[in-house]
Amino acid sequence: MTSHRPRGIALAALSGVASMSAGVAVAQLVAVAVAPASSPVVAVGGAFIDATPTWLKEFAIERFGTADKTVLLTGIGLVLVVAAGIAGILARRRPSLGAAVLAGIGLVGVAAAATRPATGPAQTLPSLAGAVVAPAVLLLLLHRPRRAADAVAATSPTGPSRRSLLVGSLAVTAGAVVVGSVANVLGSRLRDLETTRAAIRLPAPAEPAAPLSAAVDVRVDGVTPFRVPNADFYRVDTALVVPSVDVSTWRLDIGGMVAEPYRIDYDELLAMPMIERDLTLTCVSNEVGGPYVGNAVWLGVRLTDLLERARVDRGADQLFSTSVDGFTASTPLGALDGRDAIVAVAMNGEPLPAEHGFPARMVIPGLYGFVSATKWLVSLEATTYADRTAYWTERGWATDAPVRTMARIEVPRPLSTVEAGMTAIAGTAWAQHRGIDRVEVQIDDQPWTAARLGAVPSVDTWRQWWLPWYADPGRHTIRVRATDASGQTQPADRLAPFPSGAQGWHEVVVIVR
Ligand SMILES: Nc1nc2c(c(=O)[nH]1)N[C@H]1C(S)=C(S)[C@@H](COP(=O)(O)O)O[C@H]1N2
Ligand SMILES: [Mo]
Repeated sequence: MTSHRPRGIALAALSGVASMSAGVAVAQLVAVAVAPASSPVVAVGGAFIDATPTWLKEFAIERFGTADKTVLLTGIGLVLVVAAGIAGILARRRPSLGAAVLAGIGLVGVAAAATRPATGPAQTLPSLAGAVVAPAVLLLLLHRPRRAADAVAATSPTGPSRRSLLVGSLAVTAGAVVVGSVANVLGSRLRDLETTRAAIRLPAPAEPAAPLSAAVDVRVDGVTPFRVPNADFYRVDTALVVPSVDVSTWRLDIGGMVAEPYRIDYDELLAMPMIERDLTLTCVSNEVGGPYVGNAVWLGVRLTDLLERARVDRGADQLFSTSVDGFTASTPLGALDGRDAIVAVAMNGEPLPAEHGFPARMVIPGLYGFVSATKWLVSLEATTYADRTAYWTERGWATDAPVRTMARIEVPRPLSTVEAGMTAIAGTAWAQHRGIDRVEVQIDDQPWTAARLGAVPSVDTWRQWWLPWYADPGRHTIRVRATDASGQTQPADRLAPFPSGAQGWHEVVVIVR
């Protein structure tokens, strides 16, 4: 036993957390100079996402939806705070041990950054800086020389007084908040694509989209608009920070099993003949009745125009596309059968929003997004399934993934209370590239009734539907099923999204008063 009182545990933990926050703040500042994705928190989060088993990822998407990334970042933050607190407590007796723990945490960031896909040695610099700064600050805090004024509160013959440790820790934390905020502001300034996007002049389409009939809209309040505004469009991807691509240096490589590989820049892409199409995108992770589906009008270059110029070998069966963030998708070359598969540069009349793949992404009607819709596209490679395996295929998802026929009830909302009397049941249905021919609704155990269908510009979009309903008081179950234009009615038996898309009839229960 030593004669002096040990410093309070809470204060010790605070000193650890303060030192950690200094390390993180400095790392964030360095990451501004290197790349947003090189921030240790983002690198660790990204590595975590890629290493997450499919069942857990499914659970996270289902449970937290688009907030899954916030949940992950908060989790990482909590783990950091706890680990740093422990480092501070350990440092109470052995400063070098506490410092070593902080350095170790920094090295986890270095390891994560070094193994990220879009990596170069520079990506590890932010984590390295943090791994040096955090332990150094801790040692400085603990070794602050005693001043005479602190003598009354002094607790340790070698360390600082309680008061100076408290003041020092709070000062360091405040400094970290300032540096972190500066890093944030600088980062978002640099990353601000809005100026660039606003300056882009989109070319006129050589083949404009068919004018939308007013009848695409069934005019029932609460139904998703036929074209979902960009700000409301669902977003699904593995990117923890939205990649910010500089169009002036962006290039698209077309290569692999081709006679003439080539590379084009953004202006060359914009100079190619553009087509404009309404296409509905769906995520394979969408549950029956789920939100991961949307329609937009896209402007872009035909994928086949890009590939024909390179002249793809007969032996190739897969188009392997790569994103700037390392995500990859595999598309069967056989799916490029004349359908309107495009490399899109614009969505609903605007250059692609950063979240949806600026400056260029793929959109192919009829296939789920994970095998067709690579955002922040940088490379198209003709290859074989034997040679290359894409991101989600490595994780057990299907390789060939046509969209399943699906109908969704949007009005009334599940478990809502509806006024008795005349009302409407309405929603959307989709079977991209086959088209929706019929939607039927069943209330409780009554016979199935055909719903009225909205107009569609092509078989590649979803279709709104509605049915007038005279609602009697009580509890009612509403069920829906769609039939595609090939005559196939969607099966009743439920399948989970993994590995090739959810199946089953959407059902909602409502209370009529
Ligand atoms: N770079 C990149 N592109 C991607 C993904 C991704 O994780 N990374 N996810 C795909 C999946 S699973 C879907 S469903 C669509 C979603 O496109 P959206 O976010 O624009 O709706 O993007 C696809 N393109
Ligand atoms: Mo997806």
